[in-house]
Amino acid sequence: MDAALLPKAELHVHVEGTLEPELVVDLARRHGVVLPTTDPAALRAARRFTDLQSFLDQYYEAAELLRTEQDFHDLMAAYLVRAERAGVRRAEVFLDPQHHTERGVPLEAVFGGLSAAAAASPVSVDLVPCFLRHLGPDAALEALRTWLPHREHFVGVGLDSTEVGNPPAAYGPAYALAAAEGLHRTAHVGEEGTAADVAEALDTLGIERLDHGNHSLDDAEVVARLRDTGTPLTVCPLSNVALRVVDALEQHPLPAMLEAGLVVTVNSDDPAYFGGYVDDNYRALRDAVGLTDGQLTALALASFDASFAEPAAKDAWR
Ligand code: ES4
Ligand code: ZN
Repeated sequence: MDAALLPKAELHVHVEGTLEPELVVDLARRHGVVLPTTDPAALRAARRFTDLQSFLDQYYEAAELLRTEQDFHDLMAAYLVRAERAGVRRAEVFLDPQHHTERGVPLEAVFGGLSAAAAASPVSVDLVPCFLRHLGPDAALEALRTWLPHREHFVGVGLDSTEVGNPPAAYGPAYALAAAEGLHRTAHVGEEGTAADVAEALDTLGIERLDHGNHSLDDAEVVARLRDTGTPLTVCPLSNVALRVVDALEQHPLPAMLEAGLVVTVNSDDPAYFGGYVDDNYRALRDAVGLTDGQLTALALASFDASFAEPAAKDAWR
């Protein structure tokens, strides 16, 4: 058995980041949008990045092809077929509702399409809408208020998009409302941002998990806080290479994170853009970083522990 295919939870995947070039072509045809090329291979080859922002620009542009409930359904259905093949039993899936509602797509179409596909899959799925940093903290609080009438469709909130220049503390009020509503809380911090940003997020957001968190390692005090609180990091190795957060897989800090006693999980982030799904990330850690099958097995088990699911459900997945 390939340890990369062991039962696992995927805790850091953006549904818009699972939009494969083949579906881009299909959606463009559906909506009468003219693309520079309709060759999926050419579209795939153009998915090359120099940093987070260069990726986000392409990601938001492609996501504008998502317009109807059917589109969101088809996106999630395709991801879940691939995730099931990767051994995913549980997926906590990020989405960027603000990017869709600001284009006039109703929340009913976004949540309805994603939830319908999730309900039809053998994978256990919950949705985690994220606040878009580039739209600012007031928009985040307002967005959460518009999401709450759709509360049955999601279990938590996240924070994503452009990290540099958008520090976490300003999102405290949105996170406080999320906590008051009984929602789980996670945030992208320390991907391009610093260990000080991670400390600020821990101080002000009440987060239960940390997405990426790579730069935590730059400050021993921040590492100690994460270790002592058992705050899981959702790490995304192929993403980190594609966005140049790390120079090469061989230099990925995941072994150092384990060495420091941190709780770590392995995830794909935006698999249609970064060259692999979650099983590919596990494989990359084995082949390029030298993790043993025993270490991969421990990481897969840790992913269930770090999940927002109820403890009884976790036992059934392992
Ligand atoms: C993202 Cl890799 C990453 N970082 C921040 N925001 C994002 N949204 C989608 N992928
Ligand atoms: Zn992410």
